[in-house]
Amino acid sequence: MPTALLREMADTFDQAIVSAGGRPPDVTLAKEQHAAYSGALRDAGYEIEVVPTDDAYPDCVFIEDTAVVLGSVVLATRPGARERRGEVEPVVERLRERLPVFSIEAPGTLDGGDVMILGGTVFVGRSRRSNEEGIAQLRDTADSQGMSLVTVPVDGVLHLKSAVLPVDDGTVVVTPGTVDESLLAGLRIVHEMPHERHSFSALPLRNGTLLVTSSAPDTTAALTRLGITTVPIDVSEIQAADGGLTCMSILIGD
Ligand code: CIR
Repeated sequence: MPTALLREMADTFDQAIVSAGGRPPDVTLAKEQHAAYSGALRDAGYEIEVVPTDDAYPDCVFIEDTAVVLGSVVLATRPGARERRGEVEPVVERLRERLPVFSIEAPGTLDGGDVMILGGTVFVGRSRRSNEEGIAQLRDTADSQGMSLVTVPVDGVLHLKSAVLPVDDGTVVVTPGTVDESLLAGLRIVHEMPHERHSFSALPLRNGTLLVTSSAPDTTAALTRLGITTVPIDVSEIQAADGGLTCMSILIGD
């Protein structure tokens, strides 16, 4: 059965890393929103598995950043934020029960939020968190799985998937001005509406629906007009900590 691996939110989530000008999230509301997210994944047909939290890692709910499932293997990351590196092992321990695990080695850094897999192509953001060495190691793993890799320099946002959101294998939503769109050649691009800048996030689910943030209704309406079925969810407190909808799960067997 397809599984969504989630990580319980830390009681210290209000100390999560927040970009300049941001506000700390409200932990109580964030936990409610995380529970709703888990429920939406369950409703879409995923079995939910939860890795216990660790209050020493305020950002650990953002489990996506710690490991990437690539074809039939897992790549354990080495997060660009030093203070997040201890989040990796408890997650990888779970994944090791299912799939062979390879690891990004120093001096490479890679955050799962920079990795977007569409069909047989891996798009990777070169960002403040993911460096050339990490990307080279990701390329080796992608090669081993018969997948191609496209590097996308990311500017002004945290991760690739802060600005380029997968809708389906051929469609993405892009925040204008954040990436060179010629690198996304062949994909149908929908632009995030200017008045909803940095509000849209999405996670394609196995039942064919698209989980979307309720904070970007006009961008969502553009997708609906293309025939995409969307399921809006309020994750304001997750967004306060620079997270989106992909970042709180690792989908396996999808
Ligand atoms: C961080 O700065 O690392 C966290 N506050 C946010 C990480 C979000 N991760 C993701 O979207 N994949």
